[in-house]
Amino acid sequence: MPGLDGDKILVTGALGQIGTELVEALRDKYGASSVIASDIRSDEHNNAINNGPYATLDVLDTDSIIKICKDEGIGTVYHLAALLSATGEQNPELCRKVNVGGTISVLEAARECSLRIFTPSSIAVFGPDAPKHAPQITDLNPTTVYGETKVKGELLAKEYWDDYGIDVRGIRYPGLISYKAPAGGGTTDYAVEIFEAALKDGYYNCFVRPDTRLPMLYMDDAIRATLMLMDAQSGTLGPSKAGYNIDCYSFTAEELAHAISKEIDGFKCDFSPDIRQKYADSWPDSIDGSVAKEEWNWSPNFDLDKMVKEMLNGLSKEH
Ligand code: NAD
Ligand code: AKB
Repeated sequence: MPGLDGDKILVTGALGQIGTELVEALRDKYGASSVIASDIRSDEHNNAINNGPYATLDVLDTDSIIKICKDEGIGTVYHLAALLSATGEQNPELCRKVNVGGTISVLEAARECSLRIFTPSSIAVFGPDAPKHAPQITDLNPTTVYGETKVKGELLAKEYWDDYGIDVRGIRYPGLISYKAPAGGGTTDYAVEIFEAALKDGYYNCFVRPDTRLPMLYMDDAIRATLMLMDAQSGTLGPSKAGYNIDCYSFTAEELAHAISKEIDGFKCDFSPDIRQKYADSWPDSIDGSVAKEEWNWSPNFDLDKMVKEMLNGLSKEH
């Protein structure tokens, strides 16, 4: 297990919304020098670069991934590099290339270097024909290219586990809400942008309808879920290990705006849906996380009101 037998950890896509906080949590847990952050780009303000080892790495370059894993004694990779839904639908070819191609590169490196892998899935695996309270197991017919790449990621993970014994785990993250790094081009970004706009301008023009209900999670909970899943004994995990639904909270855009207006006097939100409404409409309202609860005891710490308070406090301190 990483951190127990001395193997180091590599994080791909480490400068993104999740990576920025996951690298911090992993370095707190295992020591800064044990966690190598990597991304295709640079960002001099990101602590993933400033507080520990950092490498520039394109996940499509399998040889470079293998080299860094061998040179640095990597035992576990948290593979976060990807294009999110809004950016992905604008550039489907690149989305397939990075999301599927990048995952294959990391899985091939896992075969070569005996790595454990965490690779996230998404609620985007569900399509409009799935039940609106999405169960763990149902037909997955996503209508976004991004969702297709996430289904493919889950299938690849299963294949590498079954055929090569590679320990690959994943969570179907809902929309994640945080303030330490900007959201990375997804459909659920409105639930992040609204906080900054509320504090700065007292106003937000939301790009989905007020009645748009989606599953969401505060980043603290998402990071805790990730670490819990990776700490779980492999024998306790069943066939859903490549993409667990996890219990989270579910609210409409209007309910979110209302919760913020309870904290910020005079906050006003308008709604002007754009193309992202179509992606949001194809996803479930909520998800059933009972398998994750049974197998590795997951439950969230935050609810909507607690998350809103944390976001506003955190953002106010950052500024
Ligand atoms: P993000 O867009 O914020 O970060 C992704 C990072 O990947 C970026 O820093 C980008 O520079 C990097 N990247 C892109 N192409 C690369 C390449 N070829 N090589 C190396 N790095 C590359 O994304 P995120 O929100 O941190 O998401 C991370 C993972 O979690 C993705 O797989 C995403 O699908 C999944 N996920 C995220 C959310 C969410 O709400 N944030 C929800 C569900 C699933
Ligand atoms: C997106 O909106 O693309 C992501 C996701 C739910 O996968 N936040």
